[in-house]
Amino acid sequence: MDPASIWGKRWLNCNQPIAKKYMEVVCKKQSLVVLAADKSTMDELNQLVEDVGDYISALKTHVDLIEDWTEEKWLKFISHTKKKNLIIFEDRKHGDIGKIAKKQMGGIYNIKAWADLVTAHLISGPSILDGLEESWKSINRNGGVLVLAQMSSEGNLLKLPEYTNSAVELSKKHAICFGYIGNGSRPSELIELRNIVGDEKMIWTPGVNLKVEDGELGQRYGNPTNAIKAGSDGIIVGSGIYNTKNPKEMAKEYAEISWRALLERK
Ligand code: S5P
Repeated sequence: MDPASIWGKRWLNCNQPIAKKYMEVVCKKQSLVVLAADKSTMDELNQLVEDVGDYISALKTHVDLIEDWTEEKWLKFISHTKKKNLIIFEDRKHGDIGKIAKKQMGGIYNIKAWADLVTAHLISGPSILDGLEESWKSINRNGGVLVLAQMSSEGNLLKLPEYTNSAVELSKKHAICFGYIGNGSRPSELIELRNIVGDEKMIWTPGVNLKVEDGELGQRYGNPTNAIKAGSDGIIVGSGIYNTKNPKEMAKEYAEISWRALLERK
């Protein structure tokens, strides 16, 4: 599958290196699924990726959820995910000033060494993007940042148009900006975000589930097809896949739905 014909304007205008790589992986795997692998042990995580790895294009981790984390186990896990051709995305939700965010990419977890993408809030201003960029540059790696422009949770403070406009304006021209987190549970808000962002950046969306209803502790869900047609380029799905009887079959179903929606969007 030729990414230029599948992605159209997005392929032409979006030149961030990891974004280009992601668009190619999506075409190979015919899936826009970003798995939110919110598991608590290394065994559970390994098993989940083993089961669904062929049907997802990116893997979103929360490394600090893992109760039995060791550097050795983690690096082995990461090298296994690379064999499955996955973009690795640590959902760190950085929020500190630039120089601290830079340091936080090191430390025990040393995120800069294995993550291709991280999330960041822009609440502290754009220096955070400089800090994250410097951290990857210091070890000659390429990375990308997904800026939280919207959130899926009830009552969040990332309001349209004020917060969202400012977050996009402050980050859009920054080379390290891979794209934005948009609210997958509300297609009308996503359309507004896509209008603000244009075609140069990715929008990935959590809050996506085939069961459209309110989730646990304020989470809200919307339908995957609607999210993609409203401008999402990656559907972040966690419990909709791993909390089911057959995660492999579910991942396959989300993959097929997401690919069909992308083909229909053109
Ligand atoms: O606004 C947001 C942003 C993110 S990154 N809402 C979210 O739910 N997320 C993440 O997406 C959250 O941290 C979790 O890992 C995932 C959603 O998981 P699910 O089980 O509700 O699909």
